[in-house]
Amino acid sequence: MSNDITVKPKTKVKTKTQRPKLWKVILLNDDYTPREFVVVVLKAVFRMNEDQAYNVMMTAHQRGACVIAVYTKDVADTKAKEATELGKSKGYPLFFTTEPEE
Ligand code: TYC
Repeated sequence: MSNDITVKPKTKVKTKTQRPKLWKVILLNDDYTPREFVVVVLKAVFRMNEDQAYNVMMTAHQRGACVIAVYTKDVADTKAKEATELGKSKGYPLFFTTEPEE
């Protein structure tokens, strides 16, 4: 038939690529973990060089906490856990936490 009606869909599917929210890994100061050990952990887990690791450790030591880096949530959580576990394995209360970026 020539008078067939064509119905066009009204909804269009738009694909939006959203950037994943980033999470901060934060190093907390404590009174017992040796400074050199904190530096070793920062170098091993967060791939920092000696100077970067020392500066981050001293910032946490003096101010109580220091943001180390930002990652996707999975990576941030894994690294924070791994670094905290390294301290725990030596009996230190060294602690890394994560929080979302604004
Ligand atoms: N405050 C610790 C000390 O004097 C060293 C230290 C620094 C521990 C930073 C944790 O996140 C930290 N031995």
